Amino acid sequence: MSDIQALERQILDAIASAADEAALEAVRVSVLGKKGSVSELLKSLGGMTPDERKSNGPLFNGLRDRATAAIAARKTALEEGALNARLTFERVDISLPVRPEPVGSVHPVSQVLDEVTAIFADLGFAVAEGPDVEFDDYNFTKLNIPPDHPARQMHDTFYVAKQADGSQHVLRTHTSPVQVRTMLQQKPPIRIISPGRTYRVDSDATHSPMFHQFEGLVIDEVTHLGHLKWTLEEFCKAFFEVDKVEMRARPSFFPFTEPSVEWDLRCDRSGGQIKFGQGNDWLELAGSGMVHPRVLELCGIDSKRYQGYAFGGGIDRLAMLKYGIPDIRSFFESDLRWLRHYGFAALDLPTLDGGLSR
Ligand code: 2NM
Repeated sequence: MSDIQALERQILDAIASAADEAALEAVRVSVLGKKGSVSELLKSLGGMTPDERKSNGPLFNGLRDRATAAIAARKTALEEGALNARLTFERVDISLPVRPEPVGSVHPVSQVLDEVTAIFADLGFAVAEGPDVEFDDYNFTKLNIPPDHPARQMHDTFYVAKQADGSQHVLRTHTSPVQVRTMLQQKPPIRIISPGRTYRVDSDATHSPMFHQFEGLVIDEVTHLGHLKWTLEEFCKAFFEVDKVEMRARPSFFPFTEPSVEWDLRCDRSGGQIKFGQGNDWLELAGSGMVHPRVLELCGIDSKRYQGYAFGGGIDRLAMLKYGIPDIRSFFESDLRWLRHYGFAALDLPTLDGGLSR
């Protein structure tokens, strides 16, 4: 056996017995690295006569090619072996429960948002959503609040820098632009609620610059304030989890409704806790009204044929009332102790039959 054949045997044995990828890499370096045995052979061709080179060149190059191929094959085999070993030993039982300890909780705002949605869904309302950054046109003009109308000052608006085309965007000051979008896109009958974030320049214990509203809109051929009152009563009974409520109407003004009505709810604050359906106190509940015919027309709805009612209230306010949270600012401080105290169990979604707030 020639020296070259012996070297090849030795190299192939070393490759075959490399037990893992690190050992194989060490063999590769000792054979094909800068100072490797085969590299040295190839280098030695430079000092040979042309005849020697002619006979040895193919031998050395063949050895290099076979060593390279053997290393590649061994590498693939080792990788497959390693993968199969992992597949055998690393097993995950996907039927096991997720971590048993409680890891998070549902924020009271999310809880109330889900409760409000569940109640109105049960009354046949669909949920509609829209962007937080709105066209000035949808937030104001189409709601019968034209530019320079004094009613714009009722809302302390966050204005967004004017667009290149001169159009104006705002952070929506109410979710009414969602109703506008719905009226522009759908034909009556319409029955929607639009819960979501709203923004006004205002901040104290009962006002946050970002807060949450729910608004409802019903449009059909025959709708009236009686329907509105019944709807809000049903909502209150379900939300406050009492059998009876009493509501009081006060005349009000909104540019987008005529007439406009604000509703108070009879309550009792004499104990430490607030109770509904009894007592001699009144709690401001919601604003509402019959949608102004001009709003219907601006949103493409025939005000001769259709009329509608709308209402709106604060989600954060409802959460504070129902769960006894004194300061709205605490909602948005992300204090883990507060969240653990006021939070709700995850995955325990409120439903009317399963219980809203258990
Ligand atoms: C309120 C009070 C009264 C309202 C009106 C409309 C629309 F788009 F139909 F004109 N959406 N929401 C409305 C009416 C909202 O919140 C206090």
